[in-house]
Amino acid sequence: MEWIELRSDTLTLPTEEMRDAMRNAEVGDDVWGEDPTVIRLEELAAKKVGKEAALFLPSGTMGNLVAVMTHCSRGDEIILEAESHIYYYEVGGLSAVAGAVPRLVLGNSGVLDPDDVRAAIRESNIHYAPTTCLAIENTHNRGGGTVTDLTILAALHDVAKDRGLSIHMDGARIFNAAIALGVDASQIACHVDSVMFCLSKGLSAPVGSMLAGDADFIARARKNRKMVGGGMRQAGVLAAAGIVALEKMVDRLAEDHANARALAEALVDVPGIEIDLSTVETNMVVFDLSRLGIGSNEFAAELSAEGVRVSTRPPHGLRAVTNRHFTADDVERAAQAVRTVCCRHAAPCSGA
Ligand code: TLP
Repeated sequence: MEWIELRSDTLTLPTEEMRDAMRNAEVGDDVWGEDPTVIRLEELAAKKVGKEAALFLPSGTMGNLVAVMTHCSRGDEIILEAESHIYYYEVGGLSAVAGAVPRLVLGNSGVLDPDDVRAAIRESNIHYAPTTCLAIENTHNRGGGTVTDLTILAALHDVAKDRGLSIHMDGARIFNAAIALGVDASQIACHVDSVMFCLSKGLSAPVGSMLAGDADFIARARKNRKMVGGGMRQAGVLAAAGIVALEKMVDRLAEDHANARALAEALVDVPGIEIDLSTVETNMVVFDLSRLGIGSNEFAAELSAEGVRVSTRPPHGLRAVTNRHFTADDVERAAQAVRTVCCRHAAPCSGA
């Protein structure tokens, strides 16, 4: 059976051009600062988001961890959205490794309200962990790929700077946010001190993420990356694919957004599932099965038997992430598979 793969955009495979670039990459020892391809990728990445410097890391998780380690001293409090990836999906590294104390603020589908952030920043007091950092996620994964727009970003920036906080952005999918807003990624990143973004999601590189910021921050982050074992040697083989990702794969993300929208619209009236169309801003469709009386894992297994793979958000959520292997021609097949499974569990039902 030919699978329709919607579990994540992390499942995208490298392009032929990436494989050629990897094969032919000029390399050296990057811990010695001698890999020309890594240097080229780091310069390109910094330019793409309008920062002085950038650092190549094996994963987004390490990029966020190194950012927290570099912004915060042990025992500092960091404000995060309550469902943020750093808090929810990164194995507690922000506390276990970086020693930071998370202060959670619930956003609106992942988008933080600047007034709520202001209220969460602690006054200086003998009893309190000092609040020193704000983390923003754009696009927001658990929010459903939602975008924090430039007005809110500017307000979050002002709130944080007013109180002397540094700001980090988990911009794993910053280019999806940029396309949705119709702006350059640098217009998003200018509101934060550091930004992490991934090459290995919709951009299809096999491995790798970037952390960008000012030159002093990146120099300190480089040392922290080494501490957590992220100093790679002839990493130019990987960086070569990253360069192709940044040069060739950004603009096509718009197709993933159009396909996510089409999929959401095809599913919105299916009996038993709920989709908030207003959250479908980029390449994700999150839907809820509460009314169907079936759990996420069971539904995903049945859907997989129909040839469509999605990721689960137990107990009742599912997530479909469009990516370059999912074309406009696949939308109806995927929607029909979801209808088939729904109709097995919802009565009365038509259209299966
Ligand atoms: N997200 C993955 C899973 O971890 C959930 C996915 O399939 O979406 N920030 C954000 C916003 C992310 O979505 C992810 C990966 C990361 C950071 C971590 O990146 P990696 O997987 O490279 O460590």
